[in-house]
Amino acid sequence: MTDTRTVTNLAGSWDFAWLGETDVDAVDVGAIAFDDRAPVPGCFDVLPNYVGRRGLAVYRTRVTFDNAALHRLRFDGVQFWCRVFVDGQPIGDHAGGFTAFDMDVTDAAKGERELIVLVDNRFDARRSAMHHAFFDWYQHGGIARGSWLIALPEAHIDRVVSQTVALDPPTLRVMVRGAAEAGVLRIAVDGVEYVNDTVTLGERIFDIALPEAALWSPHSPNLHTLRVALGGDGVEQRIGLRQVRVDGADLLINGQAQRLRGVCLHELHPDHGCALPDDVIEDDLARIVDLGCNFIRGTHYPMHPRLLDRCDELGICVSCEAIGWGNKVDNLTDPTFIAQQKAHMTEMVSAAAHHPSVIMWGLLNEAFSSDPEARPTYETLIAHLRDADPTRPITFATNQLDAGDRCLDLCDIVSINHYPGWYKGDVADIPAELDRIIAQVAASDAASANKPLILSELGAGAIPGWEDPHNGRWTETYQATVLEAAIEHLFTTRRDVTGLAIWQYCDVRTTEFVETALKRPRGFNNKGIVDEHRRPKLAYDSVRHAYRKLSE
Ligand code: ADA
Repeated sequence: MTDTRTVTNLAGSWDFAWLGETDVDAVDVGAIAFDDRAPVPGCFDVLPNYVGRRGLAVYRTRVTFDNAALHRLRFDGVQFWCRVFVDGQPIGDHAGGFTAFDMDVTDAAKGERELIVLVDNRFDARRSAMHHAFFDWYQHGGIARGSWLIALPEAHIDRVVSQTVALDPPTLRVMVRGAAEAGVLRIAVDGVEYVNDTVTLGERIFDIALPEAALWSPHSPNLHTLRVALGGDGVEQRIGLRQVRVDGADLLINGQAQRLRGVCLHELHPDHGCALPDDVIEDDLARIVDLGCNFIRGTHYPMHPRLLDRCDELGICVSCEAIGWGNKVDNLTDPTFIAQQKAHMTEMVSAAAHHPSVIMWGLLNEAFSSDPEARPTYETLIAHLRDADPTRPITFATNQLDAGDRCLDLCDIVSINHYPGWYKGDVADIPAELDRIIAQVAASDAASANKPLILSELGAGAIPGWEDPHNGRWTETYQATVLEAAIEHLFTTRRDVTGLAIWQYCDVRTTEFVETALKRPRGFNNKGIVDEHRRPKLAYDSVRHAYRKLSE
């Protein structure tokens, strides 16, 4: 998003101090000795002095406040808890990584001011109830995404939401929330003005018919520019006109049934942690396109805004997922966890809703959806997500079918994580095992038998470079064979599944939590079809061949 407001990019080299085990509430920000520097955006725990450390880190920079009525700080993602200070005064706390949040500085002081951010990457059920040590990926700490200072006039726009509400003619619904008693509101699409009114605000909704506008689809990813101006404030969003709907077992984009050929993607790299530079994002997407994919399942948290921008342009569909991994009932029923998830989902939707590539929302990967006590939380969080965005289908990836999933009726798309040929049986068993697990959906809840179904994870581990005459588990050959057999069965033999997201695009460092780490040779989840430095394994060619053939 670009605006006509004064927006200062705060990226750069910030002062840095390591406070380690210090209790956040005991910190005297005036007494910190900043003896190092750290890049923003970046993860501090990949820097040589702090690699692999958990604790409290402090970042400091100086920013210039001008004569604007209001200054707003925006962070696109801080891992995974932070407290922000301006000139020594606390202005807010934020829990949970991977989503954008704003903090307003309401005092009137101008000139150069000191901005300090305490960043905590410790596992702490009270502060960071969504992040747990047992998750199967390394959870880095830092101001990992963009940070900005936005100068706003008295009358300004707080929020713009756009949705496609009809296709014939293409009709855009624009919701504007403004902070002003009254003002002149103007709305333009591709430079043509459709609204120019003196309005009273709060929240206003406009339906704009755009008969000439080209629709967005994976084959024709047409994009448009929406501009909303209120008095002297203006916001620009790039949008796509398209509708996503579920009709029985079909997932439709603009009425066309989709078959999703995908990979699960972690935003992780040994050199950058979760703060991927643009060139790594670009490189990953180039490979994903080369593989013949039209789908990314963002695992297991909302993806970087830059990645979503590029998916909009490339016509790659994305499942945008809230943070979650194997959450058990004690966590699922914890009021702090529920409150943090709700806030996180609101932020996820507000940051990603204008991306046409985001075609579904996901939540609670492999949580204990078979436990009756978990159901109320699924109901609450799915209702919250639906309320935040009624236009996209909702899914959660389950591995609880054999245990009797009790929540499938709540979702619009059934997503199954299953590993035939890896955790269960051998390559020869894959077709029958896939048939069996898919049949479980109907057995667990008849209504779900007629919903779109995605194999949201399936894969096999391969240690990069490992070959062996037995061609057994952990060899690159075995991994390639598993993926070939699964793709063949799902897309050629059965043809009734909506999609597959191979687990996973690249190898990723796993957690330091011993129980998980012991199951992960090298300390990595090795199921990538490229390794952690993106060097292709044998499976890359197998998947490329199979996916490309399907896309013809
Ligand atoms: C789960 C989980 C993934 C990964 C995978 C595996 O399905 O959702 O994050 O841990 O298992 O490799 O076993």
